[in-house]
Amino acid sequence: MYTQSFSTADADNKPGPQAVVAPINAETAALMAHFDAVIDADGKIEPRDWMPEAYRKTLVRQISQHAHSEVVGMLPEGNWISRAPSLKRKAILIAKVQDEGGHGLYLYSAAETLGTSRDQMLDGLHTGKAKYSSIFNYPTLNWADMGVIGWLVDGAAIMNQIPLCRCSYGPYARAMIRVCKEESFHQRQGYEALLVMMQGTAEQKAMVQDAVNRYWWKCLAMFGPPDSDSPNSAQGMRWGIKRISNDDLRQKFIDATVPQAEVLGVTLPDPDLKWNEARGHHDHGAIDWDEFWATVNGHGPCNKERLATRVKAHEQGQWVRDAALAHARKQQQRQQKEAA
Ligand code: FAQ
Repeated sequence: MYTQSFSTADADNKPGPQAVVAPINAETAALMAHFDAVIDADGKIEPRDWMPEAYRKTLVRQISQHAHSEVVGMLPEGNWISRAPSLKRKAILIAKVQDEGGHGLYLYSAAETLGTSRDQMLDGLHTGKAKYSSIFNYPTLNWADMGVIGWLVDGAAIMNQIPLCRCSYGPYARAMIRVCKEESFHQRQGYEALLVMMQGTAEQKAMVQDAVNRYWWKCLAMFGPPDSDSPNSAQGMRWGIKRISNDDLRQKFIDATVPQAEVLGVTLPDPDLKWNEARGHHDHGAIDWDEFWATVNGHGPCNKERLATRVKAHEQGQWVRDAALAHARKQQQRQQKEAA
């Protein structure tokens, strides 16, 4: 349903903010000029390359937030593994949740290439200092929520992530290629689960509509604040980290989703949602940004529960990390002995 073809040409050929504040000496100026030239030529920056500190910091922020989102995103769906309605749905859901864990691992690894450590990133998450996607702070109340998370949450995630496959930082871009392929399967399985429910009883259809009603607006907010209120966008676009703006991605998601909702037979809960012939896009109603910011800042319906569950899982996994380290040490000692 979503493919690389969603990644359109970059919005900007306009001059943006310059890549660094003030080069301090000739050597730094030369390094900076080289960095700018690579960015301007749409090349890739690799871990061994010099990069401005602000570029490094921006990437660590975004990639670690992304990794945290994948890992916290396992929790609402994990709650439904034991309640899946059939063996087939259970197997699919287990595979999906496992994939999200894998995405977190690729992304933590990509962030580590920038000089931050896994422990530092996890500490930020577990102490509530780091952000993760707002969407995972809402409850999953019925089985249709699993389908809607696949269809809409993964759908929004793919829309946002396909352009990241062309991000200027090599390890992030390469990780995103595999992530997007897996997210595409996630989106399809969610849509298929909903198609089946929509052919079922009136109660099943009502469950799907209820889940769509609760998740639609939250999914639109996943793309981040409006461009006019997005402090990181201009610099992110200049550096080729972000390729398409928050509002443009949100619009693409809405335009792609409306016909899918029609096929499914559900109503998207926005009375102002209608095709605008002149714009060639759908107009939509106002998003509740106060509610979004409250959720981002820790006051959503499930923030405390999600964080507590994540911290508990981390603590309960300590013995696994200890065992893996002990095994690695043993192997290293054995290899040293054999080499001696
Ligand atoms: N939630 O200036 P901008 C998934 C924050 S993965 C929470 O526009 P930026 C897979 C933002 O961090 C979903 N916070 O920022 C899955 C910034 O705060 P800061 C995650 C948000 O970075 C599916 C501030 O607002 N995907 O779903 C949100 O240029 C199903 C100002 O915003 C990614 O992370 C939000 N929704 O653009 C798993 C993709 N939006 O750091 C399980 C990579 C904004 O200055 C089940 N990330 N904020 O304190 C991105 O593309 C970007 O970081 C954006 C935000 C677009 C999210």
